[in-house]
Amino acid sequence: DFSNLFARDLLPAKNGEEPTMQFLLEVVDILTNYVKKTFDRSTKVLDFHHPHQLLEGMEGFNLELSDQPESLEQILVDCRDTLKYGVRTGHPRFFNQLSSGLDIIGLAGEWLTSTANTNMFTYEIAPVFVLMEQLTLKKMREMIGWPGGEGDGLFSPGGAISNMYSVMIARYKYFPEVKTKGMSAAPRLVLFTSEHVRGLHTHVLPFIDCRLKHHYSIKKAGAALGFGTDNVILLSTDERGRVIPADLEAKIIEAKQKGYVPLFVNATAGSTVYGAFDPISEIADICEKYNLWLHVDGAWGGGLLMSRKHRHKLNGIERANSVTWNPHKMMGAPLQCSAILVREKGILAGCNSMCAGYLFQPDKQYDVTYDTGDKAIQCGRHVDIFKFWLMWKAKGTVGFEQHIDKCLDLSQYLYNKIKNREGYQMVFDGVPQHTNVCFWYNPPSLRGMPDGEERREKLHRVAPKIKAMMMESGTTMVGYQPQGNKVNFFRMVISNPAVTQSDIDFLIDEIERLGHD
Ligand code: ABU
Repeated sequence: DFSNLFARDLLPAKNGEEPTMQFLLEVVDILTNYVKKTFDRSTKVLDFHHPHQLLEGMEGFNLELSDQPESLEQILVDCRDTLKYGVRTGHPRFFNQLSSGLDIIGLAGEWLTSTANTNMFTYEIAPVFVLMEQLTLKKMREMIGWPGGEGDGLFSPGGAISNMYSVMIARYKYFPEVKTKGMSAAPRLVLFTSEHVRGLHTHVLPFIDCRLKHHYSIKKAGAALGFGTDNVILLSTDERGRVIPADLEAKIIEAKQKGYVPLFVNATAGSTVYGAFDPISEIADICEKYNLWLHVDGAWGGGLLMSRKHRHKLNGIERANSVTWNPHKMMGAPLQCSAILVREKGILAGCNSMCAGYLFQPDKQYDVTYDTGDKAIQCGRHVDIFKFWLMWKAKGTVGFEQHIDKCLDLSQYLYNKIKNREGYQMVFDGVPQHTNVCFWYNPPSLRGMPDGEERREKLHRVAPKIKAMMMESGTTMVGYQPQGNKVNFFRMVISNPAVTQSDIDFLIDEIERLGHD
């Protein structure tokens, strides 16, 4: 009975050991029940409530903070309710995000990490984690193909930040004085990245909201680092969403003619919506010709480096100067786990170090090159490495390979199932390069309707409507979005090892059940 116990009764309180153990065992019971239910297909993916409903309070679950302490009984209720009203992202029928699944080893790693509660900035306070990070990053660099796995890197708080690191170090490489003097020390620099939304004509599709996001991380980096979003030049893509190298070269030449200085090219390995892989080798040829920094954003597609069958999609990545690779996406590591990998050793420190004397004293008793924190732009840095290192230990590289091959096989199963099925239309032709399968579902009433604005308006409303019904019934979740001049379509992605063909069949049945007018 925890109703008369409070946080103040737990360790370090005198005689706090027994209630602490009992309390933690209760918490573990809540968590392990949640884990079991996550894999139980008769459990809902979510129990949806609108924000105002949760804010108003649900049967004993009140989000408001109070001045007085709540009993541990209530704290346990709060833990249960937090999970109850959340989304089971590890459920085999959750397909909404690039990161999904509930890896048991990764989860154990995350629990251990929180228990250790340390900070990655110095070897002094995180000796084992710092070494794990170094060894894992080296292994990842070997998989990229950099000789001897040499180079540098860090785990960062997500792919957008990893991409931002790449822009920062590219600028430091070519214009190091910006670190001290600011952007006035550099000419007008321009960055290049893919952009699908360029083709959007709002007069053609007035009903589409223009706040489309694609490859927004490079634009964000442009804004945050003082380049300006106008200096992020968007590259045309082919019908499969891959950058057209000739367009890159033309835009480099155009920028130079205007007196701008091309600095950086982002090639995407696994785009967010189409799962497209840009032709890295051809882009690398152009970067070499014009002496530009080549970054590969493999946040989503980097995991395919683990697969002998699929790694060819990243051919040329070994020529990149930097790579983003998020194990929390295709490799199923619990959030967050994103690496920025750099070919040139020392450049991260050169770019970011401030030599804070209170953390990075040069006269410590150990080799202070292991104090990696000064390479980061943040000071406090979460231990993201342990869960991933533990997963790699537990599965081996072959385990990741099997996981990735399985997910790609499942997406091909989905593609084969719907490509000629009545009511479905693929957004682009051909087998998807990644697990992204993009499609429209036409309810029966739209099937005989001639193409035109009225039909497109109606089709635009189909995916959001079906998705809303899915969420309200809690049976499954899948993403949708418009792209360029294409009205809302479903984007199905698979990264969860718990998914089977029966879950794909379920999704299709559910779309047809809910989409039947
Ligand atoms: N970092 C982009 C993630 C988007 C998604 O999960 O759909």
